[in-house]
Amino acid sequence: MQRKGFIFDLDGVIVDTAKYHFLAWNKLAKTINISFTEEENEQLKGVSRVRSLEKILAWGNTEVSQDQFNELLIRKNDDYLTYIASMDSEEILPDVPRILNYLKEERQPIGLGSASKNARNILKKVGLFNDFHCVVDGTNVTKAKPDPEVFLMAADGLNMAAADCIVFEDSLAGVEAANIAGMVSIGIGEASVLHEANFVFTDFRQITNQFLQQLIKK
Ligand code: B16
Ligand code: MG
Repeated sequence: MQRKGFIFDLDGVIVDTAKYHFLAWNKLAKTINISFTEEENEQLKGVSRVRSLEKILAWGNTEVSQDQFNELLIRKNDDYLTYIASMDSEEILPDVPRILNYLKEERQPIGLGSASKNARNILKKVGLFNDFHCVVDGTNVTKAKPDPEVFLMAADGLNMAAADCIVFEDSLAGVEAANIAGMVSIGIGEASVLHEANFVFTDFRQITNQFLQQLIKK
């Protein structure tokens, strides 16, 4: 039987939590007098919590002490947790369940590779946690995307060689991480942003079972 490791990013691929991250960062930025646009939020996709705050402070030309920095991180996550508290399966992005079910029927290893420290919590909320054979998230990694660590750990957890893994990603940093890991990268989003991916689809509705079968047989 042919097998490939299918590794999914979480935010922007399985669920659209980017809008909740934006709300929480925006609220926080206002308290320190930094204005912050949706375009700037695009640059935070796939980026760790710490790195995101560093970027926002740089945009606002603002410096804070280490204690204040840590306190801001806690406040942002508290607000984010409030926004995601009522998330349920309704928030799974279109056709993600069909793709996961097809891969399960085909007995393919399925992994998660996310920068988020809230990934396990979110997967449980939307009822998908048990679909993943291996979950690697922000609590497991030491290096942020585009470093390939998160995807290499997921491949390891699935017992698959990196060259036999396929990554679904919505951020450029994530696509770069998959490419550096030597995996097949599939961008979910706009081709103009995700131009370095091996394939790009607007969303999972454009990905046919036949296409998945071709990936499995490669
Ligand atoms: P947390 P992904 C990333 O998740 C998000 O895209 C990014 O906006 C967020 O800052 C990061 O997780 C950290 O999230 O604050 O929950 O630890 O796209 O890698 O699944
Ligand atoms: Mg993402």
